[in-house]
Amino acid sequence: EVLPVLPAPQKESAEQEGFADILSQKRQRHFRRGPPHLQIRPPNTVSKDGMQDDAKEREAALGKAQQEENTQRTVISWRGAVIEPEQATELPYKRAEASIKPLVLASKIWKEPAPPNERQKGVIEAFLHAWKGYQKFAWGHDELKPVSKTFSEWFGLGLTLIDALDTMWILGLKQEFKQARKWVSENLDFQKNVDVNLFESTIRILGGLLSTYHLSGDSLFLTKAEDFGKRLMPAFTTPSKIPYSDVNIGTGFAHSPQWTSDSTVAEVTSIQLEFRELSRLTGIKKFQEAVEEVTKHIHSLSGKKDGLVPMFINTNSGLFTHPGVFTLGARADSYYEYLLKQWIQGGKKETQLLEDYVKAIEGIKAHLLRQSQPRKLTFVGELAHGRFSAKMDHLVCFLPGTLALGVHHGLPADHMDLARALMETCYQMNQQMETGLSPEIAHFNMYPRADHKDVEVKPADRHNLLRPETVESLFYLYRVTRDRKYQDWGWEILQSFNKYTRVPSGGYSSINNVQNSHKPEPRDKMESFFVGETLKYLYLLFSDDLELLSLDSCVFNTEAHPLPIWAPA
Ligand code: DMJ
Repeated sequence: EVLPVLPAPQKESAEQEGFADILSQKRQRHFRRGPPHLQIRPPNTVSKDGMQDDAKEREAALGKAQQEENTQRTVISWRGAVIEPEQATELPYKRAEASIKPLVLASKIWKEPAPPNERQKGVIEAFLHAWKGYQKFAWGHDELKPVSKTFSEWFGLGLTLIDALDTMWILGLKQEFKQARKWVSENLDFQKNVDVNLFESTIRILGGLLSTYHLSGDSLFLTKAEDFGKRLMPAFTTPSKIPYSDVNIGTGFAHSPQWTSDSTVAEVTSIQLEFRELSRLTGIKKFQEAVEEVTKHIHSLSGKKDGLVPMFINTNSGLFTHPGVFTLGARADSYYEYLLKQWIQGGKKETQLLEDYVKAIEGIKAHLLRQSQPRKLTFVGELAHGRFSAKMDHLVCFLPGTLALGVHHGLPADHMDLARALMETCYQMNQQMETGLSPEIAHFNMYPRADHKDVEVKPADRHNLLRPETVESLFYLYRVTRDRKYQDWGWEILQSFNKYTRVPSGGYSSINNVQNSHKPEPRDKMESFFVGETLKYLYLLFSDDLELLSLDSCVFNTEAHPLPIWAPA
């Protein structure tokens, strides 16, 4: 099988082409090529019915055993009723047996990096300390509880281990990677009667497996990804095709949370990079079709405000619920991120995504941006039924990075001005705290009063969960500007993590109070994203090698798992 080398997409800077030109040219191409969900094709031949020839071959090669299994599924019993499979929530899949032969081989997003510099060695040291705790007290479990030296389970799928696989690869931790791979090979079994959150498990598990496949070229990870992806598919069997929030990967029973039939907008719109890539790799169209149905639906849905989306959507009606509340924080954040990143992933052909993204940025500027006092920090607040609130989640700190990424890919220069301003604000959200670590939520002071600081924190919001967003954005800002102050800011934050969240026996812990350096109060939990994202972005931030996971060859999912940018058609 030929390894399709994914060439770096042509640079389309605003200077070269003019931003308006980018849009109009793309629009024409888009118009000629039919609806968006049919436009994205892997770089293989496509037959009449849209299924790739290679995929057909592969499916044929999967052989008789698979066919027999399918036949047995034509009539199934689901909760006492005999129903046709199309009407049913799909049955659980058999555990993945042999490694599958991928349709598209692992991409060349990885090249051997230069030896780590001093700061990168600092990150490796931090990772190994985190890993020591996980190995000793939580091996194969979801999350380390470093203070009580035990673990907690969320899905019971070794979440931290999977989230950290590609970080180990990138940091060059061969032994640790090898040991973790062995666990995946021998112990990771998705045939489990357990509910998983579709979004969280997609970005962490599916994303982690796919990126590790691309980095390592080891088909074990793709086999596992395909198995897991199939088990998530019942989530899409809703009247509106807007997926349920939860799905049981063992029984195939998908459902909303007990108290509502709503799903969260960010959750249903931030699984696309992963499912699209899974389709590209396996040739199985349904993954991509399911998530693009959601994108299409939300694109044409009313209830937005200048490109800004509400936080909830109903799985029965397909309509936004609780309208009139707009935030870039929890429940909406990665909707915006994935508009841009899907456009990049698909080789900048899906103009609708770009248009929605650009419109949303204008919506942010029009409705959510303000400046604080006394330092005039630019921040992104929230709007609830016409009332502005000067509240900004730390989660919003993904935005400067996303804006910078857009500029790298040719979007207007004023996006970069906003990225720089917001980056300064996110840094201040860390720097103005006694511990040098950001609270979960900040409130900005908008009135000139001598006794007030720019950033204020309510008692309930003083915790820090070891989240990545500030350092994620620092990584992008440094890549795009090469301004070393961003590296220095990241280094300060790493020192603060070491000083206030490190647990001597191994691991790092989220803390309760970023404003008390004497008593930060460990919460006794190391979230999987600390090793999946925070430390990875710090390591990449400190690298001066632009080719190390180049922004022109890969796009990071919202859990920091790099996936290839598809070849231009
Ligand atoms: C991660 O799971 C992802 O970054 C997600 O997009 C937001 N929440 C956490 C990190 O804060």
